[in-house]
Amino acid sequence: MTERLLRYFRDKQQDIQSEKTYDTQCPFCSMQCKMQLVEQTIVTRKKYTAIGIDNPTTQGRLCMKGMNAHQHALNSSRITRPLLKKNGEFMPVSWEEALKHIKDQVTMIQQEYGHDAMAVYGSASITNEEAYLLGKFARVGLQTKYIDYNGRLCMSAAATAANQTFGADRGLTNPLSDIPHTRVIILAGTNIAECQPTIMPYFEKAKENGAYIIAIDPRETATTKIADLHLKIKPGTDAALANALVKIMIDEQLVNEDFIRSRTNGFAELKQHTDALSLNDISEQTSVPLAHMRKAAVKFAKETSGMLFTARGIEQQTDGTAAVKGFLNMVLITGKIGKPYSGYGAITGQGNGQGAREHGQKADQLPGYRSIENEEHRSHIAKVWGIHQDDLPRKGVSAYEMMEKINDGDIKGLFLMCSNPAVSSPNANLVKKALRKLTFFVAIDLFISETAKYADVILPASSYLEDEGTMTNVEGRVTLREASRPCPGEAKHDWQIICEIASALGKGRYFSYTSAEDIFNELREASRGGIADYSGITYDRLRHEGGIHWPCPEPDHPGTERLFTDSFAHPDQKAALSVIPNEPAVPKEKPTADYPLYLTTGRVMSHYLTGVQTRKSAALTARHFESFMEIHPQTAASFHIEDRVLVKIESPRGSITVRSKLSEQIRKDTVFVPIHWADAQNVNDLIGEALDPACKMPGFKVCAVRIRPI
Ligand SMILES: Nc1nc2c(c(=O)[nH]1)N[C@H]1C(S)=C(S)[C@@H](COP(=O)(O)OP(=O)(O)OC[C@H]3O[C@@H](n4cnc5c(=O)[nH]c(N)nc54)[C@H](O)[C@@H]3O)O[C@H]1N2
Ligand SMILES: Nc1nc2c(c(=O)[nH]1)N[C@H]1C(S)=C(S)[C@@H](COP(=O)(O)OP(=O)(O)OC[C@H]3O[C@@H](n4cnc5c(=O)[nH]c(N)nc54)[C@H](O)[C@@H]3O)O[C@H]1N2
Ligand code: SF4
Ligand SMILES: [Mo]
Repeated sequence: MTERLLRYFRDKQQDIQSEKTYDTQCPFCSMQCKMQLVEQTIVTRKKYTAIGIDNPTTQGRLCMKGMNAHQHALNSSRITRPLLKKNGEFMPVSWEEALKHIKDQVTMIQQEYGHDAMAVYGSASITNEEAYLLGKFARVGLQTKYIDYNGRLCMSAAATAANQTFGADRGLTNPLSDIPHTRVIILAGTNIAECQPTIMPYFEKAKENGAYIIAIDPRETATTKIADLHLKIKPGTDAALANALVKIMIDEQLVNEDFIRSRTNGFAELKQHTDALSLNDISEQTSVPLAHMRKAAVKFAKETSGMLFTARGIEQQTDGTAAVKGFLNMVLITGKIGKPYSGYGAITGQGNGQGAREHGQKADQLPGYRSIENEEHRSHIAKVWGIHQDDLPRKGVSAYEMMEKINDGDIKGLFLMCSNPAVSSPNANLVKKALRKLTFFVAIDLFISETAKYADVILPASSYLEDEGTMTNVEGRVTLREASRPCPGEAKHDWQIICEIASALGKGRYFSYTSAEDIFNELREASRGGIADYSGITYDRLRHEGGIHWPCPEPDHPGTERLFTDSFAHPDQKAALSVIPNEPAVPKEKPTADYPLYLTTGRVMSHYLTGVQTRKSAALTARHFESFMEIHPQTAASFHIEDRVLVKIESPRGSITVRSKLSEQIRKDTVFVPIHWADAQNVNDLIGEALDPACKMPGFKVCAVRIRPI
């Protein structure tokens, strides 16, 4: 370094008058990277820098979203006081006034229309404590059966498939540290390089060690670049592809007969089913060449170890559950699970996508992954909650179905915590219409999101920098995120807000917690003996051990890194093989003369979900400030569309306007639009309302569209 540069840096150092550090965890994806926010005061200006902190999952790595997350948390557009809509305008009011208004409206609605006229819509971006409490609030505070959450749009197909196949659902059956040592990897509909960037070194190391990587995606992405074989599949046909791979393994006697006999049920039916299938038909249906299918099947079956990863590309389909089960057939018939370096992972989406799906935000679920329709489970939870079992509501309906019930007038009031369904729900135009019809709507958020605009009351919540609690990461590892900064203005933690509303409604005795840890200790009891058993985990242990994998049933239990080593979680301890149809039970839209192209949707690295948070960050917005449509140059030419021009995309549901981005990386019959923008660029104005009958996942990844330049 030159003398001049050195002097410059020394002067800069001297400008720093004080420095504070805040240890935290990234609020975005399921990697839950640990980090430190450094606040430096330079003369009168504050400068913030985020740096990674070592931890067992990501070893101190951060991606661009983590590095810039503080930009939304510290943004001046944060709401810091309760807002009440008066004559169409939001006015700041006191908490007392907001809570009294909530009490009056909820009481009025429930007296007139019954308890189930109120609904709750939760999130997998809140802590375990808050997810647990929101479920309790719906069932005990409001006594409504209507609660569901944004995880329905995210992890529900993988969760249902794992529950049906293994009897338990934890995203990864193995620790990430197995990946570098496995011999073959299948990445089915996952773009980890952009969506969980800090996971990549595990896969890069595997490749260095000689692993063969197979990616399945209609597009070439930063993830498919690491693959040895890329199956550029026709959107929505993954279930058929899985059948073909299974058929090849069976036909060529590449299966593990011992494992099939001792650890699974249903092989005879599966074989009978695949015997009747034609590989040529499937090759035509999926557009994957036969030779590529064979290469993938033989490689996966023959190697001594192998791992399968799925994500939303195959799951966000109206046959998402079936597609995942189809791929799990492959893992089971080759015996590649329950041992080191072999296993399955549904790459979790949101920061607490794992934990928030275990503790009772789902319409049919009670804490600890219990079922709300099971009498023993009801009895256990009623005891922990101090209520009579008969007072526990029964199961409600899924996230999008709640929107339909609002539209039909069955649900009159809504509490929304930490989600933006006017942008993230399928058939978003119906959702917006429904939200307008609500008699009373409370949104709890950091900002006035596109959905919160429809609310009668917006309550200011705390961000990841301010709120303490546990999050369960991609590995099923429970981690503790400590609070680091005070809440801005009058904002409160989500758990405090739930308790105050419950108290206003006269249910305070069930919600008298003094801290997040207090709630966690009740969650431990509620989860005791359940599938997702957290009872042996304490804040103290999390502080000292840096995270614990569930199940952890005793205070001296080390946690469970690897699942299914000796048995699966079904009563007979075996895994269930499934017969999967090539064509979905609910037909998917296919291109027609009117709507000649497939549309698929997904993410870019620099933005997160509906973009409410990342669009506040100058650094992230600089990477992508508007939406786009990825399209093959030949397809673009046939529609007279040039590069970087505005294009109208229409489906039978609606239309959006985005900029074209010509790219040879996408199939010629498909266009791709990311999900991070709202209003005229909200891709969900195009997506249909059909749901997977098994798990109620929307078909976010396929619809038919037409396009034209503007
Ligand atoms: N940068 C960033 N990271 C994120 C998020 C974010 O918004 N931004 N969100 C987080 C959340 S909540 C989630 S759920 C995850 C999502 O993580 P992913 O599921 O990996 O992300 P997506 O981009 O939705 O979809 C993955 C891939 O599926 C492909 N695909 C589309 N249709 C099909 C199909 O029919 N078959 C197959 N095989 N593939 C298909 C797409 O081309 C895409 O490359 O990411 C998490 N991480
Ligand atoms: N077409 C299409 N649609 C999709 C998908 C797709 O791939 N394609 N993916 C789906 C998936 S996987 C998901 S996960 C959903 C997610 O969709 P949403 O749930 O709508 O996701 P976010 O954009 O994260 O919305 C979070 C909201 O909560 C606020 N918030 C952030 N932190 C906090 C907090 O601590 N407390 C409170 N109270 N509020 C907070 C944010 O400001 C924001 O308004 O979208 C789904 N929609
Ligand atoms: S977005 Fe995900 S990978 Fe990136 S820093 Fe945050 S938690 Fe880590
Ligand atoms: Mo998600």
